[in-house]
Amino acid sequence: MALLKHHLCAALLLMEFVLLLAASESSCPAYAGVPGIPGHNGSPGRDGRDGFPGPKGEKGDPGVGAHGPPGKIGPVGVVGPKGDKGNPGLPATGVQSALVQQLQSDVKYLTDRLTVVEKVLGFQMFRKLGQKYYASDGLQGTFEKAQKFCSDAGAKIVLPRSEDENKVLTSLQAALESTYVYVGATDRQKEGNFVDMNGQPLTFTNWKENEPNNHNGAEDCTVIYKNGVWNDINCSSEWHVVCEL
Ligand code: MMA
Ligand code: CA
Repeated sequence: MALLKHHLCAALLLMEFVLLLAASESSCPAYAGVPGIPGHNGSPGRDGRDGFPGPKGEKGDPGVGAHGPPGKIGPVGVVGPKGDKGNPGLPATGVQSALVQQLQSDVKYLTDRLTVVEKVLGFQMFRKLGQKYYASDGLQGTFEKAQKFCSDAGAKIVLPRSEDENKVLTSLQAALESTYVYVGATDRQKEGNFVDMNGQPLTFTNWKENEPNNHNGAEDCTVIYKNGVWNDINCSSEWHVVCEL
C-alpha cells in the first residue's frame, strides 16, 4: 500500500513537471494546478559533532603524606664569653685571720711530719722516740760513706742526745746484729774535743771507761758499742750506718 502511494505520488509529480514545461514553452495562459498533498517527514539527520570542551575543574585538595623520622641533633655551639670578674671578698675579721694563721701553721707542721715519715718508710728498719726516728738499711761503710748515705736520704748520721735515745739506738743496733755503729761526733778540728756535725759541743755522751783514748793517735771518729757505750775510733773502718730524722 505504501509502495503504491509512493508510485502514485511520483506519477503526479511527473505530470505536474510536464504540464509546467509545456506551459513555459507555449503561449497558452498559465494553468494553476491543484495544491499537492504535503510530503512526509524526511528520515533523521546524522549525529552532530562533539561539543566544545567544558570549563577547567576546580583545583584539588593538597595530598596528605606521612611524617618522616626526626633529623640528627645539631652540632655543639661555640663556648660563650668569659664571665665577669667576681666582687672583692669581705675583709676578714680578727677571729678569721687568727684561724687562717693557725690552719696554715697546722698544715705546715703536718706537711713537714709527713715528709719525715715518708723518708723513714724508705728504710728497711727504724725505731721511733718522740719526734725522732732512727733508721737503717743495714749498710756498713766508712764514716764518710755513712755521712753521705744519710745525707742522700734526706737525713743525718745518728747522734743520741739522751739516755733514752741511746737505748733506742742500741735496740736498733741489736736488730742489725751490729758490733759498732757510727755516731755523728768527731774531734777532727781539735784533738780531744768531740763536737757534733755542726761543730756544736755534745750535750750527751756515754763514753766507755778510759775512752776516748785516741788509740795510736788516729781516732777522730766515734762508734757506739752494742751495750750502748761509746768509743773513739779511726774514721776509715767500716761499721753499720744508722741515720736519724
Ligand atoms: C781498740 C780500739 C780502740 C779502743 C781500744 C780499747 C786496740 O784498740 O777499739 O778504739 O780504744 O780497743 O782497748
Ligand atoms: Ca778509742
